[in-house]
Amino acid sequence: MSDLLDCRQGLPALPPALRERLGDADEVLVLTGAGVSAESGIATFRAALSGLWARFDPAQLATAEAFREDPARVWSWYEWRRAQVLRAEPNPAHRALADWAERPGRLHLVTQNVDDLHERAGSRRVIHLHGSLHAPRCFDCARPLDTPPLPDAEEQLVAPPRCPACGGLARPGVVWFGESLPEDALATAWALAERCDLCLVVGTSGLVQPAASLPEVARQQGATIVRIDPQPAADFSGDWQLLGVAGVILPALLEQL
Ligand code: BV8
Ligand code: ZN
Repeated sequence: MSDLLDCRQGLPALPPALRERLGDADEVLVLTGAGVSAESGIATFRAALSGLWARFDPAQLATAEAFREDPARVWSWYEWRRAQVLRAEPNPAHRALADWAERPGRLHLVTQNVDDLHERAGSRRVIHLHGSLHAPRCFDCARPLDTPPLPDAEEQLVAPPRCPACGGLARPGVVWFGESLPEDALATAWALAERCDLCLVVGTSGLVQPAASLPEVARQQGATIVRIDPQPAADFSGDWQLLGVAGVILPALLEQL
């Protein structure tokens, strides 16, 4: 049974056992989700879509089928998200993780996010399990393509550009549902889960596989599992749940270490 620490009024003094585990850890795996970018104004994945995409479920739009059916709607959704990310700034959670990585011990950052806010906060070697908004490629021949200029209107249906090599449509460089994850990224993340002694799970609802299985892989080989999220997870099988926002908890955690 995991311990819940209410951090909605800020991080209290850490229980000695937790402080010790955090302090002694020398191989730390951090898994982040949309929640770590929420304080940068990026809507989480579960947040209902608005405007041109209001009547769509994100998990439906994020598929090759949806793209084949209506390439402009899906392409425009990703260009709209890319515009949001380009306008956004890393928040204290992103920066705390970048600072933590500079400390003694090894910290590995694995993210489900397709934004580049971890990198813009100074994190290096970020493992993106679900791709990136900034790496379009050809839907047919997979050739990497340049990112086009953003549509001038906020919400505008634009057709994806064409591939200069085969004339195919450009698609966003993200992993869609039903598509396999990048092999090397997944293999590296799995190996890290199998050898870390501390796994921090930050801002993810843990619903999407195989990413959601990483903390369990870590737990089964004896790692301490700490979850940071304002919403408690009923089925959490780890050690501690720090209830609150990552932008407050992570910098405060670093202070106490
Ligand atoms: C695959 C890129 C092999 C695109 C994404 C086993 C069982 C069941 C289903 C499956 C299974 N294996 C595979 C599946 C199918 C599927 C899946 O898991 N479906 C789910 C929905 C049941 N998985 C796949 O299809 C994967 N591929 O398995 O390939 C294969 C191939 C062929 C056939 C079969 C298998 C591919 C999955 C990747 C999909 N792409 N993203 C895009 O972004 O558009 S997933 C996308 O959704 C994100 O990357 C992320 O992974 C997920 C969203 O989850 P979160 O990031 O957790 O965000 P969410 O909004 O849910 O939660 C936010 C959390 O933050 C909340 O808890 C909230 O409380 C918290 N929060 C809010 N504010 C803050 C905060 N926390 C801290 N601070 C705050 N301030
Ligand atoms: Zn092509």
